[in-house]
Amino acid sequence: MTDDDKRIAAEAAVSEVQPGMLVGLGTGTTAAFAIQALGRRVREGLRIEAVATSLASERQAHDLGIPIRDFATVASVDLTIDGADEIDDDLRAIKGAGGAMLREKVVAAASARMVVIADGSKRVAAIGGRAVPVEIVPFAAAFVAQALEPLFASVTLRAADERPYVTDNGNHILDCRSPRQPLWPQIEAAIQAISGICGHGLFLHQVDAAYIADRGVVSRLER
Ligand code: DER
Repeated sequence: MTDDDKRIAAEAAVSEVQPGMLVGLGTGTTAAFAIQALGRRVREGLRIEAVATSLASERQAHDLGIPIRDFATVASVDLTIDGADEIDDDLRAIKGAGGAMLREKVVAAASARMVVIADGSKRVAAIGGRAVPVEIVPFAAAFVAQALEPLFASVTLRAADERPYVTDNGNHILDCRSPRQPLWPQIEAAIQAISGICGHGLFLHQVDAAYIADRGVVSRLER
């Protein structure tokens, strides 16, 4: 059962949390299990603070009594626990199906340790089966979509209720599929060179470890 695997992967990662830590809270259904587990530990007396990678995760943490800091006032985080859409055995990941990858990447960059939690369906031999989400300023939508075409065969504006999906940052997302070349570092560099892009879901070197649960068995991968 995937939810059971998400939960045990999340609980394995939350066991790394120590008193006094500032913890980065990821976004998505797997991260929600980690926030639940952290909330239980806080209610049992664990003294930590947290920063959230989305308004949804912030609301969940607040409702569970987890002390939240405004990330805008924070320069470094001890441990971030977050999900992924895909992750390979070299700990390269694609994130952003939940639309939070801009804040997730900033919090990951500020973290001494970034741990991915996932059920077995996310583990792949090589990333690229899922879309690479690219966050754009709405002003640049057509320009960026055209600039991405040499990199991906399919570039689609993410929609919600027949309108463009809007991120917590007020931006839009282009979901990019079928890369036209196999070298992710080159693709990442080309994406980052396009004006109007403010984030993307390629996490090629941010992940330090991963807890992946498959049919009740948790594997830990370390960089
Ligand atoms: O949007 C994100 O980056 C999420 O972390 C996503 O990659 C994982 O979401 P899930 O745990 O709901 O599959």
